[in-house]
Amino acid sequence: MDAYTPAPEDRFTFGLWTVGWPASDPFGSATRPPLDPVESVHRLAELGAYGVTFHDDDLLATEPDRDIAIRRFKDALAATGLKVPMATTNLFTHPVFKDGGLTSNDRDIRRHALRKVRRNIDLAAELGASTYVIWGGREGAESDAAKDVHAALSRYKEGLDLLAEYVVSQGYGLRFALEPKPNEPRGDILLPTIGHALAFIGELARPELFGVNPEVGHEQMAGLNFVHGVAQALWQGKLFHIDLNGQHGPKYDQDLIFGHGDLSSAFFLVDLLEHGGYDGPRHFDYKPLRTEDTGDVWVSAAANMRTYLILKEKAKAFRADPEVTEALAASRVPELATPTLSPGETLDDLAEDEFDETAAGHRGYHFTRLNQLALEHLLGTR
Ligand code: GLT
Ligand code: MN
Ligand code: MN
Repeated sequence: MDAYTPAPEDRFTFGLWTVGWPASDPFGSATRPPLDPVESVHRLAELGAYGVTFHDDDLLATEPDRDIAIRRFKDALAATGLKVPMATTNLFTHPVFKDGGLTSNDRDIRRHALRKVRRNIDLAAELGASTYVIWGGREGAESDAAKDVHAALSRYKEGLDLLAEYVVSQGYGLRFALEPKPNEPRGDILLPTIGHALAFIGELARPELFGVNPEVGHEQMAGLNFVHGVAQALWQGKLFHIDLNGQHGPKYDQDLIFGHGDLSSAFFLVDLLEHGGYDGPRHFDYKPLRTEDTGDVWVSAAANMRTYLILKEKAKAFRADPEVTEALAASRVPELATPTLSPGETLDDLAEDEFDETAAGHRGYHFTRLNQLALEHLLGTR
């Protein structure tokens, strides 16, 4: 036990599919035996997690009978006190979803997908979840001829509007979080970035019930700044949930342990989550490396939480450092919070002669010093 030992108050959660991933990939078969979800629940509770999340199909990893699987899962939750703050539906593994679920060209498959989601929404509500994630991994295409994107977005909206209506009619306290991803498994996935998802939400019948569940690696795969994307979601009141993991720039979706990819971005992300008004669970959506054995799986689960807590402490120290406060002021960072016009002023009040353009153009912002201070906090030299 040390300062970085997680406790349920830290609200760390894990997908059953993360620790339970048997590590099969497109080039090789599983390197680990299937994990019983009941064991995952117990292990995660022992490690200090707050909760678990799941796809309908995750519960069936080692027990094919749905009713028995659900009962065993509920018993494990009761025995450990672990919560289920979020649930989701698997609309990507079964061959029937190879062209998507809610946006498949095949109308019968879209109807089947809606049925599958509705059934798991009932279970999610029963287990007390407050967020329902929708990751449309198969909602996309490999060729532009194959998908009428205008129609696909209309069908996506139709499906989500129906599901939102269902949640309201049942009196479930659930909200939906759309998870963007640019590609993989499809060549191109609909709603590829946080920005696309936020814009799409504005077109839904009940936009207030929809937010985003951004994942670190998914934005970084597209070369985007994850911290900026999350900041915009927060600014729009739409950060309903978050998937934490690691990624090394634009390549396949690595799903590394949190902090094991772009560490500097992870530092600023924790700083934002801790000081930017996010109060949801800190959810890890990672894959234990394929090289690892079952024992290593639990080492990796613990590493996610420990890394987060270390970065949380570093971010706090960064914010409390008087030299950082001084450097932020010298860089004029706090000045950006001041409205550009004073109360009562209009554009007509912007007199040309009171501003020295040349002098302002020569003035430095001293961002280098500020960033070095952040780096030194991260590296532990301050
Ligand atoms: C899948 C995907 C994740 C999503 C999950 C939710 S499943 O593993 O890679 O990013 O969050 O459906
Ligand atoms: Mn991912
Ligand atoms: Mn995810």
